[in-house]
Amino acid sequence: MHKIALTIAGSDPTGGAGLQADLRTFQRMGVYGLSIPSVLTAQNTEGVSNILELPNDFFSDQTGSLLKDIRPDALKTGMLYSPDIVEIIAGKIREGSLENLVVDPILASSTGVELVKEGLPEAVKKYLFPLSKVITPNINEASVLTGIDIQGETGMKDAAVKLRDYGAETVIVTGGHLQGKAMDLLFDGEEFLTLENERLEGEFHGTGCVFSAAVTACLALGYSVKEAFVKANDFTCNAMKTAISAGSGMKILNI
Ligand code: PXL
Repeated sequence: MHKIALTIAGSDPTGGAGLQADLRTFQRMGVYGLSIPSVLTAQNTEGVSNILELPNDFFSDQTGSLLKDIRPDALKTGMLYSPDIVEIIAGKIREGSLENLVVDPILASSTGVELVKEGLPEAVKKYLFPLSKVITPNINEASVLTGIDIQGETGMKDAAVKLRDYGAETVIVTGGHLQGKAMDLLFDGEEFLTLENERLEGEFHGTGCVFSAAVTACLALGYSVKEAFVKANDFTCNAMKTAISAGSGMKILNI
């Protein structure tokens, strides 16, 4: 029996991030992928130039229609952009009592372009974190969501504790953007687990998307969150080591 994972994320025509990267990650991890676009982006490897929202009722139909028919073993959310969509997703997850939700609270692109409308961070905190198994903010996102200025491991730990208080079962703060060593930190309410990786040269596009998609695939396959953390870290690092320079900007992970 195939395991099934769903991504609800923005479309990235480069395939380096967003929905397309999630689907490729699911496939590589042996999980059948479902996908619902939240928004469309116009972008290339140099950055995002435009964002198009779908009408709320159409977004709701896409989600309702799919979930009426197929029950995913795990699901993730990526770029959601609008607080309206956040509420719709939360409603559908509650309606279907869906489990194994991974929330990647995307706030900005790798190039720093804001990928949120007003009220998005608050909505994600209020409606999605309490339904989630894992949330995977990077350092910048964890800083914005908690108001903690994260400079290193202590800040990451403080932010993880605070983020868990918002209702997430497990928090993984990805530290690829830290100065010095690249360290990811997991907090499940009982203990901290850290994974350190060598810093790789270059600018990469979509690392957070690939990591959270790999965590989602692992949960669909029945791994524990800690096992998923280690496997997803490994998968992402390997894909970074052989990254592809498809365009003139950031490198795309080799999934
Ligand atoms: O890497 C964050 C991200 C997620 N999802 C979409 C994106 C980006 C960054 O550009 O475009 C659709």
